[in-house]
Amino acid sequence: MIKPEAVECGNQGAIIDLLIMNRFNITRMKQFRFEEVEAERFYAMHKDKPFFSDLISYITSGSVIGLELEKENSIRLLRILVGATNPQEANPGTIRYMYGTSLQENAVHASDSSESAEKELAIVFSGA
Ligand code: 3AN
Repeated sequence: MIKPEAVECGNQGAIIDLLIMNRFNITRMKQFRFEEVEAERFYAMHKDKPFFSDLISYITSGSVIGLELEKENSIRLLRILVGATNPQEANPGTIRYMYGTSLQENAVHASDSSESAEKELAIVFSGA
């Protein structure tokens, strides 16, 4: 998922190009704005974290782009391409190194397992 500040800054085209050049096949794509209740479901695993309410305000602050990607070992390979959660710790060449600005505004989200991908895709492509 491409996060609000990356969409706002016009970085979505460059990020999508990187996905294509790294041979991720885009099978679904949708630009939308999260309702608060959907965002809370999407980030339910973080509900007890101190940054949860900031995270919800941020992710509902503008449009995001949800992408369903297909590739062998896609979860692992996408997380390598995305880079560390904190852009300051991300490796050169990663999306967060190039387009992330802070721990919160880190340009993209990538599912951490096929179970979470399934759950997250159901929320993103639920017809909202
Ligand atoms: P990742 O997106 O790398 O899987 P998660 O799932 O640990 O990272 O965190 C989800 C999102 O919550 C992050 N992308 C980031 O925007 C935000 N986040 C994580 N840790 C912090 C923190 N310590 N302070 C503020 N925001 C955070």
